[in-house]
Amino acid sequence: TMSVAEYARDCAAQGLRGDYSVCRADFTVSQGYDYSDEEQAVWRTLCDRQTRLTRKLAHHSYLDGVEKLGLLDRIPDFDEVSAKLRKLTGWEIVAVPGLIPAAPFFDHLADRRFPVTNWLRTRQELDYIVEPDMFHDFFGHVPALSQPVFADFMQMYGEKAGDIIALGGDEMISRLYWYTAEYGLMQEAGQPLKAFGAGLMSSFTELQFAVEGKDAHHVPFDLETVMRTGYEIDKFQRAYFVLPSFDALRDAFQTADFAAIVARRKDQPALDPATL
Ligand code: HBI
Ligand code: FE
Repeated sequence: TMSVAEYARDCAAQGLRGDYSVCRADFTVSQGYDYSDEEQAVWRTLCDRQTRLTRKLAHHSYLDGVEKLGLLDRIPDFDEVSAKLRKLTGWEIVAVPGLIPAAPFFDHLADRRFPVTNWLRTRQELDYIVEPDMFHDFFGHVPALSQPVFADFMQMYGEKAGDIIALGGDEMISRLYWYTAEYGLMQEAGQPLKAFGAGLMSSFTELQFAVEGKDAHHVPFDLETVMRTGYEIDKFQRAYFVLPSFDALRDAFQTADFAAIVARRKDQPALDPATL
């Protein structure tokens, strides 16, 4: 796997925004809490307008997490949030300069650490940014980590991802993450369908489309189907998988025979999400 120095050169060559030259061996950096007034204002704008949507469209377990972590009035101090999260589920968050390679990313998850980018998009990028920034990583992913069952799923995912990749299942394991942790929907007793994935939670336009759009395609969650379904990162999803509960996700993951699934499916073409 790649060293930090090699990765830092690649990222600089690709024009990624983070400063990888100061990474530790596990790709973490210190958060360096020295945000400008403009960055604090962008954070509040992002949180205010997105919270108007999440109050209506997010699963209650996400909103519970927001409530418990109390994270919306200023850019979060990662150490303070980690202290709260540790008490709730034993997770903590660590600062990274942006995307990191898959292997150290999974190692962090396996150790109940979630990597959060330490920089924020600008006011010109409120609606869309290609690279994950602090708003996506934090507002999107962190609240659900306060839920014990989801927290356990993410740890297991980190533990098993390496084995699945070793079997040749790297695309299949990425699809599972994409359609659950990023774009998953979930049922809630006595309520209309809700969102829980972080890609939805941090998107001003796709959150509403995914949950309420008349053209949004909702498909019941099935682990093997998810692992076979292709995705595109720069368009609205053409299918959203609906989970009955976090328990269903964890149980499916825990009982799956990944060696058999990968052997059966890895050489087949990806399913087209539009035709599920
Ligand atoms: N790095 N910072 C960061 N955030 C991610 O979500 C991320 C990553 N590196 C690898 C990675 N995701 C993918 O391998 C996912 O499929 C898990
Ligand atoms: Fe993400």
